[in-house]
Amino acid sequence: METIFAQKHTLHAGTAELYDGRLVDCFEKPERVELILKHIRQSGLGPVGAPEAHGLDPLRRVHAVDYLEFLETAWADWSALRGEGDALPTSWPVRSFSQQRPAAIDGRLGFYSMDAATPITSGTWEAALGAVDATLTALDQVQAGARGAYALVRPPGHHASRDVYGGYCFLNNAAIAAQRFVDETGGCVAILDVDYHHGNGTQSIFYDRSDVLFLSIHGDPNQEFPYYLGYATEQGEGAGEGFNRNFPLPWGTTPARWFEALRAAHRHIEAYQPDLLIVSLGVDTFRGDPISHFLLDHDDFARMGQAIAGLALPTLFVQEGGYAVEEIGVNVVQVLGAFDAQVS
Ligand code: SS9
Ligand code: ZN
Repeated sequence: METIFAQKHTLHAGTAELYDGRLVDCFEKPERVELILKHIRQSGLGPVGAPEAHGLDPLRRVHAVDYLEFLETAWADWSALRGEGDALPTSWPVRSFSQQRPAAIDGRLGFYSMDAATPITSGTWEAALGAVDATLTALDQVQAGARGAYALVRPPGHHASRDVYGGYCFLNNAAIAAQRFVDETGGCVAILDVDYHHGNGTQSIFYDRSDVLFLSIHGDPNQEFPYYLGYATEQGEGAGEGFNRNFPLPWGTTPARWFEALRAAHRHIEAYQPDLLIVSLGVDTFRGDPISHFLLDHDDFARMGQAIAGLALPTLFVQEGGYAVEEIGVNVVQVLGAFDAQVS
């Protein structure tokens, strides 16, 4: 299948994140996608194409206007006061606080964010726009009849909700693609999120809707980031009741247990009969991932690709997490190569 890759991702390169009580090098770094790209080229998965500009309208269908304006201007406001260091929030409007947006940039950083692991830098906005354009260009290919397409993007998107960034995510690439598909075709979409972390942003964006089914297999939020969403009891609300499915799993989850959850998700997708499948493809379920605690091995990623192909749906893969930098290329190509082998 074709990969769409936005070279502009290099504009987003944070220096440090707050992790386990220390400032450490960002796990979400440019080498991630450069190494995936290198492995795609070596393995002959298919051509690599560039994104086409899709403008801001598709973003506005998913994200709040004030949030987009904040993201676009945050770096200028921050750097005017603080100089060159990355913009990181240190306080948040939690319970008992007013939910009004303060004027100060530090206050707005906390207002629009969920963690201190997601720096905003001079090129964050441009890079995030590039990721959306790449995702929508890959979507165009699927809409034009390709059985599958892959958006090789960073920053990732699945933790970003309508107006909150965090978990290394700013614009929800997969959600923007799903919304675009619904708007253009009137069809419905299943989003299967196989990243190690719960896709809280995607869930919340579509939580009250039946035209997008969201399913996520992830570390149990009782134990794992993002902690405050991703429980099995969250099944949607209003018109969306029954159209959200979470499969939280404990640290140490084995491939056998993980694939049980995938089979359960598979049954829900089959019953739903979507017109398009979007896979939020995080490969941080790998047993060697430095921040995660599942035990999937290289060959399990091929099984994953095969199982996804078995759904027999037009499929858009969107890159999310995966932090074992030397090995994510191998794992991604295992998924995509096995998908291709199965459908051709
Ligand atoms: C848990 C730290 C989690 C954020 C992880 C975001 C992953 C995005 N101790 N930090 S796929
Ligand atoms: Zn993740």
